[in-house]
Amino acid sequence: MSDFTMPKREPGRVSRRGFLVGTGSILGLGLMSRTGASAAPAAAGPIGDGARVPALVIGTGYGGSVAALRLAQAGVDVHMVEMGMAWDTPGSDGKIFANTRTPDYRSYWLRTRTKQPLSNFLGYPLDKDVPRYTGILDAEEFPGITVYQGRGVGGGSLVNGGMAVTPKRSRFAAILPSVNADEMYNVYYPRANTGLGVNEIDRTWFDTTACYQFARVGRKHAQRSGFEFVYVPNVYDFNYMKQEAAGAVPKSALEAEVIYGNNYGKRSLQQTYLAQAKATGRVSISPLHKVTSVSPLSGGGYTVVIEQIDTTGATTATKTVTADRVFFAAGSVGTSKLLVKLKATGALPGLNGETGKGWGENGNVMCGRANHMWDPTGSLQSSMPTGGIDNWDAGGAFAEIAPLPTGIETYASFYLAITNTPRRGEFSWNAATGQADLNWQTAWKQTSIDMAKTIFDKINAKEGTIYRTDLFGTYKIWGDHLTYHPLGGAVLNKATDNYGRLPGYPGLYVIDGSLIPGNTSVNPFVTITALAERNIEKIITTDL
Ligand code: FAE
Repeated sequence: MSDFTMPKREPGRVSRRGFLVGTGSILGLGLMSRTGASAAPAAAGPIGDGARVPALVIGTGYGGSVAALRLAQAGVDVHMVEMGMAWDTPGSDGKIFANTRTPDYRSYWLRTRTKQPLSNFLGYPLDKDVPRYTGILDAEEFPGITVYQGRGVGGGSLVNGGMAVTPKRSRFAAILPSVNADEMYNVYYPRANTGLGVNEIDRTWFDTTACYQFARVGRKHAQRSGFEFVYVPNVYDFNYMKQEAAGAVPKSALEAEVIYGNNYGKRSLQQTYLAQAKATGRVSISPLHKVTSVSPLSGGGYTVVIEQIDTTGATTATKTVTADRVFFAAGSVGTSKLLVKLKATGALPGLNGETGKGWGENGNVMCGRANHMWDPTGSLQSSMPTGGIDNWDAGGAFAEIAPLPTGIETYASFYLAITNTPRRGEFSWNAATGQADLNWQTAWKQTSIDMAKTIFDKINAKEGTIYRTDLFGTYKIWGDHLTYHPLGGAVLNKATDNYGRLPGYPGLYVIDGSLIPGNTSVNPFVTITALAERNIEKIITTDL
């Protein structure tokens, strides 16, 4: 057994428990997330036109939050610009976030119809009309692929499944070849796991609780076919989940909350890095503000153009501010789109020829299996996955055993596979449309499907079961048209130097998932966080 356990923490650093107590978390976590409150002083209002800031961070996901916290701790005032909402105010139902089973105006970024990753069930399409609003999940459509991303203060941490996976060390050289693995596994992965509040499930509880029956069925089927089942850590507070199961606290994971936000229990960045960053008193955030341009200022620093938007997406103000340093943390797609535009339109013409290249979707492919009636997966399913099937070395696939929290017995096993596909796409600027294009083809997913089949064909043969064909359309087995894990586009040591500095532009940095060349072999946010910790430490000691 070689589970994806958390690497040991760095000696002398604050423990996870100490850290969470310090940020007001532990059991109060769920209630905190309701109000969005923390012990931190209130952040100043949105950035003003003409402002000058020492450090401006574009985006409030993993990379941006690490940068903001560490810069602030080093004494630098930071302003974070986030195109999504703050997600700190309840709607008319008293909840900040909508439920996965009942998407509403809060669920999608500027769409009039939902685009649910599982689009169909038993032959029925699930999508429905919703009012256009700056909702939490962006289903951004490119030819051949829909890229799902979180929008709001906390970025992807708001919507993701919380799976906090440190890749096996033997695979690290293929993930980030120019990075010292010893440093990552001794220092930065432990630091990231601590900062994120990663915890592991109590395995005795896993073995007995109704809400992980689906995962136990997945484990049984994997092991009967000779595959390795691995437990996966998570940032969802498993003690809170136990109390949900006991009926002692308001439910989130056990009430099907996940891709449109969790009202309780999940340690999103709002509860961890961002709470700590705000508590320094040096970090302020402008939600509903979108960076559209960054260009050098004669005499040093950068001019940053920002559009303020309302909840319909309409621009209500355009602001021009000045920053000594700018950190691109808009996520793989956001940063790649900005950089190819700035290079092509003459704002940052000196960006190198690697800009926009090396983009991948972490080989994501989804599928479901139909089980026999004697293998029910349970009507109560925790929305937080905590196990997977590892066939990476033999077949190029790691499959997360995912929930289908419909509230009824479906006899279905559902999986998100991460595969070792060699395919990479590229962003480029389209002057005619004024948009960044991504050259991706759905057919490129065939290698991923083949790798996923190394697991599921074998399990189906052993169990005498079949693939579900009703989840992604009619008679469609594979969810091969989407990804949750965009990576690359400004690859480390290619588009940037080995610490994310943009060559030729002192004071410009990339610090998010766009640095990682397309694949992490597991779910990516722990690696994004650890790499950001490594890079910001170097930047603070050498550049400031
Ligand atoms: P990210 O978190 O996307 O943050 C970028 C931020 O920048 C966003 O808040 C944007 O709104 C903002 N932004 C973009 N453009 C601009 C602009 N021009 N101006 C201002 N702001 C801007 O980036 N990963 C895991 O490891 N485990 C999981 O269980 C998992 N589950 C997932 C489930 C779903 C449904 C989704 C969508 C993703 C999941 N992921 C998971 C992926 C993970 O959330 C993602 O890799 C990270 O959030 C990426 O982190 P970044 O810091 O790169």
